[in-house]
Amino acid sequence: SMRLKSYFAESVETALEEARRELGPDALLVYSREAPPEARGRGAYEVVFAVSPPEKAPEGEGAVAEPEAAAEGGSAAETAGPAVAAELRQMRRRIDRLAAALIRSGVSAPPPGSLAEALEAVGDELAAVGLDDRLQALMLERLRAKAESGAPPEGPALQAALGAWFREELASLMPSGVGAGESGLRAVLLAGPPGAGKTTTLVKLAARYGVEQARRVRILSLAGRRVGAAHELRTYAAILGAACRLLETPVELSAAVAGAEAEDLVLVDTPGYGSRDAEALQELGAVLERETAIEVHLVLPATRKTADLRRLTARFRPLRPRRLILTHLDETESPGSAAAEAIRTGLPVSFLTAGDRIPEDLEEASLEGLVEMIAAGLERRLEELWGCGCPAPAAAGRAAAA
Ligand SMILES: Nc1nc2c(ncn2[C@@H]2O[C@H](COP(=O)(O)OP(=O)(O)OP(=O)(O)O)[C@@H](O)[C@H]2O)c(=O)[nH]1
Ligand SMILES: [Mg+2]
Repeated sequence: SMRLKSYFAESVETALEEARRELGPDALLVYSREAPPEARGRGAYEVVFAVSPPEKAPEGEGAVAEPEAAAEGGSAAETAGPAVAAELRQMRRRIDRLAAALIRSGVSAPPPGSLAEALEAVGDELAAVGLDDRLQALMLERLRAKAESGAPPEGPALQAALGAWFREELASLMPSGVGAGESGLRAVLLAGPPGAGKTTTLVKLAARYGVEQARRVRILSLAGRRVGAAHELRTYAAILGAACRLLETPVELSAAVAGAEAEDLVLVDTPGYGSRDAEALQELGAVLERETAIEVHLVLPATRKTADLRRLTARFRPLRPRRLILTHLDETESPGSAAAEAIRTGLPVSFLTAGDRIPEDLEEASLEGLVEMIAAGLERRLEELWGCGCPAPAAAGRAAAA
């Protein structure tokens, strides 16, 4: 579990430097603020960091303890021997944890509606969509830096400013190459877990990029082993006027792709690979390693939880996917985790689907759209913080007092 640690100094920068020196780069800035009156003696500013406790506490553990306390500990240890000294060290550690727990329980939470509270909301949201600690820390530091160079102090104006900055930073983290790609689609293999929407998306792609662009479409399917799957795909292919071939094994891919003309659109359907199909994935991966013309798009249902999405991208690593397709977007109110998967994996999102209509419910992904999928969640959190267009809590308090 994480614990919190405060640093006081005459400037935020000095406090940050000291904290970084002592805690290292893994520590997360939780918030910074002007020191409360009772702590002014220790410095004008306070920064609070979250750190994962080390396996074994290093010697510097008590470094932020009050100097008096340290001196007392020293003298007591001198008079009473090493056993007491060890006990004192352990007590100091416990006090640190207690203090952290108090801070967390809201005893010294940042004032409502403040920048510090808003940054906490940003941190919560980034954690919720599954961005790792390092990216969270990076985002928070960038937002704090922007805020400190002239942010509106609180309320809806701050909400708007933070929202805009958050979107800017997210956009800069998204891998480039979003959408169908400059060179257009040529040979695309759709892979993903069972029921993700691979076949439906393939048929949508065939209609949109084949029929509409008057290109010849060749559908290849490795998914024939599932009962009924071949029949379903053949029916669609017949309606679209596309050639459709069922392949028994991945090795047949090479010859089938080589047989296509340069301007053809080749679409490869695959069975839903589950957690027990590691071997089949390795086999297909080995073929794809040679067939570099085939671009693998990993189909991820946006309805899955962050942890499950991570497991899925790990499962399909043997196929070395180059793009992500996010499906079932019509079935979730929180698509942020799926969009953040692009940042986590470094793979650009090519397409989005939000329904089963062919081809209407297929959309080329855009940078703005993906950013919005993550930013909407933060917007909701800030709404909760500051209310919908109502005056900021601090302003309301002043009005009531007047
Ligand atoms: N609501 C919604 N349904 C979808 C979407 N995409 C696909 N579906 C539906 O989800 C179900 C599974 O879609 P398929 O295309 O068969 O999925 P698959 O990945 O090929 O499944 P397997 O081949 O069995 O692994 C079907 O009922 C589709 O109509 C989507 O974006 N939104
Ligand atoms: Mg299928």
